[in-house]
Amino acid sequence: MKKTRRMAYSRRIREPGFMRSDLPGDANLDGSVDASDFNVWNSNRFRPDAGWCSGDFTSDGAVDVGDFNI
Ligand SMILES: [Ca+2]
Repeated sequence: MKKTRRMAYSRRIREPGFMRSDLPGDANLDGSVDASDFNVWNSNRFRPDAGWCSGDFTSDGAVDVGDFNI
């Protein structure tokens, strides 16, 4: 199962302009959700102009508690 997710990740990041993971919370796009992803979210929390790789997992343009709860 994990290998399948990583394969999906690898396929998606090759598509131009598409920088997000199939795995909710995977900010650094490494195929797992761990302390590194929390650190990304924590470093960018309350940032208003964010994207997936900054911790905006809900795609509302801000890094907030909604993203933390993912
Ligand atoms: Ca990750």
